[in-house]
Amino acid sequence: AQAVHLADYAPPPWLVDEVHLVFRLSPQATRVLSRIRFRPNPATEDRTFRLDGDGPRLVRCAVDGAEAAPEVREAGLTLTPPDRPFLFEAEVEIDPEANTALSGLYMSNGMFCTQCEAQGFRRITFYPDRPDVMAPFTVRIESDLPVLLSNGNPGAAGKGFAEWHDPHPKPAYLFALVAGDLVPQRDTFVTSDGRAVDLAVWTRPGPDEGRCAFAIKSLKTAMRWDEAAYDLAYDLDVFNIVAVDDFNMGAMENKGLNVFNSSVVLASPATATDDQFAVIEAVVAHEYFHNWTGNRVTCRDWFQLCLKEGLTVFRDQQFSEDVRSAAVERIRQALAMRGQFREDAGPLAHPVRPESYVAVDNFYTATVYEKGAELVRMLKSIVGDEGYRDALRLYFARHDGQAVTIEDWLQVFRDATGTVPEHFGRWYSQAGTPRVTAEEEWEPKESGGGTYTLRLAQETPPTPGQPCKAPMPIPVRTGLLGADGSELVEERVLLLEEAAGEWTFDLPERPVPSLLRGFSAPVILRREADDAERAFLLANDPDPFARWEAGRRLATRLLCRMAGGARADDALPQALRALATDDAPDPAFRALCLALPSEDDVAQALHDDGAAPDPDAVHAAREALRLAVSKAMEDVLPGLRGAMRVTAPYRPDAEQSGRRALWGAALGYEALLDAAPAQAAYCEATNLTEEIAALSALLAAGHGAAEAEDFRERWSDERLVLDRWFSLQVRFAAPEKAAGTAEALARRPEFDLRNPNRFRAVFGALAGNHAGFHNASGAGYDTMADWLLKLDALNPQAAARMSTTFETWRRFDPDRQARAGAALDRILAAKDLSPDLREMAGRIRD
Ligand code: HT7
Ligand code: ZN
Repeated sequence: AQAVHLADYAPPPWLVDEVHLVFRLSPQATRVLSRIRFRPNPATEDRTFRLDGDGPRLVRCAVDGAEAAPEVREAGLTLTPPDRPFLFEAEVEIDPEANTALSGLYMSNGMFCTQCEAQGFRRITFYPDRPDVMAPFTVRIESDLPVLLSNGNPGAAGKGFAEWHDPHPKPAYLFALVAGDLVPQRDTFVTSDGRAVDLAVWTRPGPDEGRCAFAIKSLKTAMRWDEAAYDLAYDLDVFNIVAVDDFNMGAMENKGLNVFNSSVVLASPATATDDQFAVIEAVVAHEYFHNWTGNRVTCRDWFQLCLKEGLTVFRDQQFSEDVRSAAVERIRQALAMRGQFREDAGPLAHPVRPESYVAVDNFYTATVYEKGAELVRMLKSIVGDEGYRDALRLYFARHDGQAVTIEDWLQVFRDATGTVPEHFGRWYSQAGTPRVTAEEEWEPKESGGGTYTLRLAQETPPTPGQPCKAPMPIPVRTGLLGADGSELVEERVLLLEEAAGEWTFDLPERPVPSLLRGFSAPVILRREADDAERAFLLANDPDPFARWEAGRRLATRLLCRMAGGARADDALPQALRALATDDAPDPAFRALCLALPSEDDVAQALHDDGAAPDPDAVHAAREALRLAVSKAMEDVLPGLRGAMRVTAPYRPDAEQSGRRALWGAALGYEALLDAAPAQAAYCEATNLTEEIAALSALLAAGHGAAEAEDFRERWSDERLVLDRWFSLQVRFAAPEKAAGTAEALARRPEFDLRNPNRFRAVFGALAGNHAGFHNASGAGYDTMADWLLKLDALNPQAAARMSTTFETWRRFDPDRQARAGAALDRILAAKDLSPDLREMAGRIRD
């Protein structure tokens, strides 16, 4: 497979005015009849006529009603077109049942379902499958199945058929079709301008029917929020969501017909945890927000993916901050960004707007999504709230119905505000996480107080293909604290525009700086600070993110020392004890502070310090610190647990879930000293959050075998809950047993290689068991490679995505590197390897 380059972009020679599709559905031989009105693109002289096609068998084809004989090759169809607008007609046959890649038209539990982003439409029929070709679609579905859905508004329907018309021009990647035995949960939303929209979430008949209420409620909240926050209203008569069990990602924003992985739409207190409810709320909102940021204004080409994904993630973050706790949400977002830092630090580092790809599906990454969102946040912080509002208003006014670029996006900010630094664009083109070093100087004055100088300097390490980086504008939100914790000056955003900058302040006393408040830029801050200062900030910083971050650094530094043989000291356990028993902060915030950095975080910190982390030593250090924290809090844990126990009827809101999170954290620490409370909690649990918290507490403390077996038996008919059982088995397996446990689970009859959720439950958990995956025996690497190869034969996209589990392999000692390298070589040498997995394994191995 050939790489595609941003620099080679050329406009489409032919534009599409209208698409008419007929689907005659049949599991093994679906016929797709297309009528497409093409016209020459006045913006280009090129008149080459080539349609993408990946698999459809051409039955017949006509141009302006006359039979045509195009040339059909593996990647598409070409013919000599007339030099004027014309009607292209084709009939093709496809086999949805054989489609295990879950891209194009496929079957899941007897239901027909499509996934067209990024390039799935070409697996359905021949078409210019690129996002800058937009057209209105009319679709007729012929089938005996009771429910036949597509994009847009419903048209005529009768026995064995249904028609749909989507008046909004859209690229083919937003096309969708679903057909099956489905039942709706319905509701209505009235837009701010008084139009009634019929809402429905469709599931298979049975228990899933009763698990849609939260998704519908979230959808209505999101629709109202988008009207209030962005003045954006919905634009069709219906909005449908369908829950599908077999799906490669979370969900898909197809116009008027969102398709969701069941795991991010179906929920009841008994079958979903608080965290899952929060994810459902965010994903429903995210997909809905795409209706404007992605669908009405789309991307010119796939290099501009961050244009829709970064902006839409930012919008869903704003939504979650508004409907939940802003501080807690920001910490969660920062945690997600640590995953992006890992990507930026390894062989898969790439710019937010990449410059080339082989398989575009490999670029749905944390960099495009999470860092892309951080760039929007920084722009907002640079131009201010009003500037941002004006810029977004101009963006929609200027580009509605268009397919645009990052240049267009930045131009809107310049035109609306005039204040965006010219070199902000580097954030989109340069990979890597900038390191910002802070140095201070304090010059006392005889009259009292003194002058405080803060010097910031930035440097971005080399990444694959980009050895040198230029400075980028970095907003550093800064507070200066007095010894009593008060703010000595009003908080400011210091904009570090060049390689270095300096700021001075006249102050009554030498301050403790609180830098990068609210995680104001996606950078790694480097500053010499001792544990006492970190403990001070953990106890006193008024900014919740900076406070949490201080605790995090305190814990990470301690764990690094412990991995090198030091003993746990008492500073962190005592600081956590003080925080746990301080009733002032939100319980959710306290729960986040009580969670120690992961083993992967510690390994990354050691690597940043120039050391090769020893996964066993890191594991032992973290276990020892957990025990030390438990002992330091032994006398307060039962009281904390009791105080946080929720007895009111279950609600998945921020308040109750925060309390349950702190309850679970206390239970987890307590279980290390005494298993009885967690055993009792497991038996008494009234919802899945409590049940999983208790079971996890037991398994993490080396108990819980009987409870785990009980859990499996009770939930054997619930696919999504059983995924949790698969995952817990591997996550909490002893390091030397993790690979064997994953292997044994993958051989059980309930394991289904065609279901990406189940694969992720087992092998995502294997990667998450840090000391297990990186076990010195190499069994973790070998098992992962074996199963990636098995998966690749069915579902290349999913296999390529899971191969990122290898991305940190260069961090470790030569023996481990040799074993991981051999596993990667084995993947690369496999016969019939997909281009998707070849690209990923190759980039990781290089
Ligand atoms: N825009 C959607 C991305 C997506 C996707 C991409 C590749 C392969 C399968 C996929 N399913 C969904 C989801 C989103 O970001 O909103
Ligand atoms: Zn998205």
